[in-house]
Amino acid sequence: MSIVDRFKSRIQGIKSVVFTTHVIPDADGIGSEIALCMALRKLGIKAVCVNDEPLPQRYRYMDPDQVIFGVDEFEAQVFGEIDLWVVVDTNTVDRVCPALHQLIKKTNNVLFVDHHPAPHVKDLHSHCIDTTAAATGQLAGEIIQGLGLTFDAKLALPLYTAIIIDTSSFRYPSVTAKTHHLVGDLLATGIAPGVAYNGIYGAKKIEHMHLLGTILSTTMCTPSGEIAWIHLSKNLIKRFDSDVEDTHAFINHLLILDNIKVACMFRDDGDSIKVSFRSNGAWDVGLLARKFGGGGHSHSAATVIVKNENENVDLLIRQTVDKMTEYLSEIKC
Ligand SMILES: [Mn+2]
Repeated sequence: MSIVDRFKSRIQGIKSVVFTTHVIPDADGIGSEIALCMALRKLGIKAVCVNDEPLPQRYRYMDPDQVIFGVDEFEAQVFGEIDLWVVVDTNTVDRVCPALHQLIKKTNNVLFVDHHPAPHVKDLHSHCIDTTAAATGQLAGEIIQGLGLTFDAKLALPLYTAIIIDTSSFRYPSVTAKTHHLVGDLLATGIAPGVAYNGIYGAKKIEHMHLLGTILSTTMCTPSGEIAWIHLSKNLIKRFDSDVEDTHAFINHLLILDNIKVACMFRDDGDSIKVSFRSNGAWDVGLLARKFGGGGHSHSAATVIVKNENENVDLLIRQTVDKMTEYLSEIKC
């Protein structure tokens, strides 16, 4: 059964759907849930999105109909019976806002729409998971077309944004002709690429620029130049009055280095360090992240390293880079 047919069969006879995505939602999760939610509304299904927090100001351009609610604003009793939960851009309820777990359990009917590897999903055949999709937004767009709906600008802008963010503006090997064909259909609605691009990468405060400059000026790399990394701390983000979620794209700047194979960003969150990996396509950072207990795509992956109190973070980073060099030589052979 195709993914579109699977989606159709899962919404068959369904009257009400609530969408959600992973905690600290990114533009792929947000764009995908908005577009799918509005598509189901067009089909006469009652639909809404509920996230761990209200939609940040900078993403509001994607949601003119205000279909997204923060969990604290959502009144389940007013919405009424929920027939189906659709979880986008992740394939485990563990990554969904804990405050929603009880409601999800009560409905006992979950559909994942995702493009991440899903080793823990037992009934894969009943979900819409396509690990070859460049973004969940691409998958969501294909599903919407498969439902027989035509894109309009309101559907197209969140999907286009989702695809831009997850491909870091079409630079990863996950981008295929299929991605661009879909993007062609999205742009044909008349949306302006600049609106999506500036929505995500523009509209920054001067402090953001100063933080980026500070971080990039401390970029380190291995002698071969194949691994480069930056180190971001929560204190620094606070000092520059910036937002953690808004620092995700910092790592992409490293991918323009000559010889680069893997870019890393170490974000010190206090009791743990989030390590993000990006690859220009030569090496599979999904495999690398799994070696460190994390996961993700071949071009974009992450893990979390638990940090002890008073731990020397610079030393920890050095040790991690050494381990990476070791792992990568194994992966290469
Ligand atoms: Mn995604």
